[in-house]
Amino acid sequence: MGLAVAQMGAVNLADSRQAVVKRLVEMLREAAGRKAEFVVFPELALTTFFPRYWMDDAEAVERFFEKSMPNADVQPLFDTARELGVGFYLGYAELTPEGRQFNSAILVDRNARIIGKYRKIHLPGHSDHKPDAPFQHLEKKFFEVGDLGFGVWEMDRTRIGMCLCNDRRWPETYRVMSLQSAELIVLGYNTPSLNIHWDEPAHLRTTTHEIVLQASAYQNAVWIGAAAKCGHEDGHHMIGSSMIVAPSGEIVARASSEEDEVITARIDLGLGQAFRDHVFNFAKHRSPQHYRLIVERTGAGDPLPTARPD
Ligand code: CDT
Repeated sequence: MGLAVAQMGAVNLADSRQAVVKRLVEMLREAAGRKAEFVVFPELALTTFFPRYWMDDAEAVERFFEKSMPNADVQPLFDTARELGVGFYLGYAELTPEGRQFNSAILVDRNARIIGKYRKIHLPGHSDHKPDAPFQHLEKKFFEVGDLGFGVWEMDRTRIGMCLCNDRRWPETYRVMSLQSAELIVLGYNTPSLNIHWDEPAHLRTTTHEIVLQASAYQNAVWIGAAAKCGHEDGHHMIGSSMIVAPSGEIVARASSEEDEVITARIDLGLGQAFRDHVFNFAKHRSPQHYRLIVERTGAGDPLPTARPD
């Protein structure tokens, strides 16, 4: 399969949806020119990373949420995808007809039909105003926890799963999808290089991003395509390092800039099968009777009585 990851440089507050979609269309064309059949775009790809700004929900909805998909602004991306016969993943802020707000991603097939939707489950940040912080991270204010679970869809005989940004740090995300025989997991992210919650060294933001993608690809025998929105958005820096990771845990393609940049790889889905047949033959080696705490507990608690020696 020809896989492309289309990293985006900054989207500033002043940038219109039309200008952003034009950039996406250009990258879609570049990816198709490099024989990609599927393109991964970032999380909240159509706007700046607006959860960094304190505002009321009505203003956020008005400025930053999509009321339908595709809508007139995004239609050129769908039209180009159909013309080129390329599928894609796209993250955006979703307002439902009932007025619910989600951080969502869609899976669009090579005929430009939406065949899957994911709503972000692991929402980082906070919901209160932090006036002393250099910026906000208001995902818990602007979005509900996703209600669709971690789905896997078959597209051109490839099983594709989706998640978004902070989800990539949680092992449960990948395991739920690999238990549905996902072969490729795609995700977009906006990761500020400064963590407002503690003084995490800036370099760790990239190191932990690499670690989770490489370990998760290997432990779940899946390919991963991860697309950043990065660079300085109105002065707020976010990490790049978009990448394609093999089921071996190896990085096979990696962005070198913090600008719009398309990276591609021909991915061999058989490689995942080799790992699934051997070290990660789930049916043969997993022991879910010993994993019950994963679904019974949310936070860490005391050791189980059975864990103590007689
Ligand atoms: N967008 C997103 O989920 N970003 C988070 C930042 C967490 S710091 C509050 C991430 O995990 O990259």
